[in-house]
Amino acid sequence: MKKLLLGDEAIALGAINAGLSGVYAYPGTPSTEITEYIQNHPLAKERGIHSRWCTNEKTAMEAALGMSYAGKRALVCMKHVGMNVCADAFINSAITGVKGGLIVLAADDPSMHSSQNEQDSRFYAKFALVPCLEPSNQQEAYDMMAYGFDLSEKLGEPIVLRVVTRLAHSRAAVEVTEPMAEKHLSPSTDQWVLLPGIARKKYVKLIEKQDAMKQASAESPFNKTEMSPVKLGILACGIAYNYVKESLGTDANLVKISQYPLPEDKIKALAEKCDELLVIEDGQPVVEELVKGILGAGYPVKGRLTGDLPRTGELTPDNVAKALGKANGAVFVPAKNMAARPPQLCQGCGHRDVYTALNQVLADYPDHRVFGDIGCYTLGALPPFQALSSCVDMGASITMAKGAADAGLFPAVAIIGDSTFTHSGMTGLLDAVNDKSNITVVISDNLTTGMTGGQDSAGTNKYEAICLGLGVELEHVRVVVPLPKNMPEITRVIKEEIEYKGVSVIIPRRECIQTFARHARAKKQ
Ligand SMILES: Cc1ncc(C[n+]2csc(CCOP(=O)(O)OP(=O)(O)O)c2C)c(N)n1
Repeated sequence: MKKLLLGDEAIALGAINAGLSGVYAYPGTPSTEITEYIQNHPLAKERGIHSRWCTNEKTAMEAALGMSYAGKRALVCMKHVGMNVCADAFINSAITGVKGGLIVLAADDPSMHSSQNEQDSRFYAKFALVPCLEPSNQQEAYDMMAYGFDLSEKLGEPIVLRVVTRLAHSRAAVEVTEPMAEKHLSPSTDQWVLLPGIARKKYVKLIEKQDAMKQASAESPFNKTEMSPVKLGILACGIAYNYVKESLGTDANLVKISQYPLPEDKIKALAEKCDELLVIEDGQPVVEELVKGILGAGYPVKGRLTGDLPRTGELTPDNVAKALGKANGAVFVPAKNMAARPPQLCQGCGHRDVYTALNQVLADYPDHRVFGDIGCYTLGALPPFQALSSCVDMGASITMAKGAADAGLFPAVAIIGDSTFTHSGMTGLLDAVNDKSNITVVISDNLTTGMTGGQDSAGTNKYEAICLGLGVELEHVRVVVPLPKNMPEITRVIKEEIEYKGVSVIIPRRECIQTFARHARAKKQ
């Protein structure tokens, strides 16, 4: 049976039909739809497949590892920067090894459509010394789930599955297979205890598995060679394969790469028949650098590092065609005189009232800085508010405000969303409490994870208790309702807490107007 599926949906359905027992994830574009699809799928509901959102990517990775330890198949999903958050658990899972199949799905975002950087998750697979799968289309994304779980169980290692935004968020017809049964509970009898004496032995085992991983890549159905008489050889990685085929049709002389470690023999064989190689890969020049090592300094290898493809940003049919020496066909040029429309907070959003109040109070403190965080409220950096001085990574608002306060800056204000606070703000707040730092923290609570489409927020109804538990004093945990009519009260509370020489937390709380409207519609039906 064929189904029209987003790349993300193909991954989700591929996982369910491959006998998945649990998906563990924290939302992040372009990966969010995978978990949402599993949450809503009838078979996943019937089987009771775990699909509730996790507090962050690290808790997700660890829970999935626990499910794998128990012998069942688990999937972890995140956007690329989530790999930084779960890196400790992920890298170490390669040392412990896995029992039930474990796939770590990293959705990369070249061109930073909705991200703070464009790091390439293939580096993480290489860093952890585990295989990486990189589908070139939605069908492969689907097929790679059953294949990946099998490979993971065979090698006893986690497998990284790397997709990019264009694949995650575009649709194609996918041939769907019958669902397999879940694995039975069969906990590992091995000790996954990374004490140095045990870890050293396990690390040697991981190194010993590298040949089997290379062999798997050499035999992979997803890596293949296509030959033609031309002298330019192409290495087409993941989605790049489509752009190459669009430009060259059957005239390509290439190795399609969709499984790592690199299929070295295929690459060497291609290089022998050609005068030079062009590496076409979305993201960073991972393969380009590796291939230079494989072929030696004398062999000409072109790609992003040589300027044949742009050094930054995603691949497009146009920039690939150009690198292949083909005339640029239909090039998309935005219409002239189009007004720029930067993103804005929704009209009626509570974050607006928070910034209106903050700006009003902080006007009296010329040396103030507001350290921001990631979420809808980051838009407070743009006009009309222009309230933020920083936004670096999830949770950094509180800790940066603390560091600046330690340096003597006053007032040092942090603004963080409810989901971001539980994701990685809580630990920083504890540091601030322990150091009695002079900071004012605003947890702008809209009762949801708004930025990524309104997923449940892990700490809803628990924020005051968390702050008190972390040691913030009762009289300095203040709750307000961000509405224009409450402006005198909100500004008074902000002023009082800025003047308090210690840690204070203000929680403006009002439901996101998008989820509010959605809930109201659902009630009517
Ligand atoms: C490490 C990491 N994981 C996930 C994301 C995607 N992301 C950006 S902001 C955000 C949460 C926003 O929710 P919240 O803090 O409640 O603020 P809101 O958008 O609701 O205002 C998420 C999941 C990210 N940027 N970085």
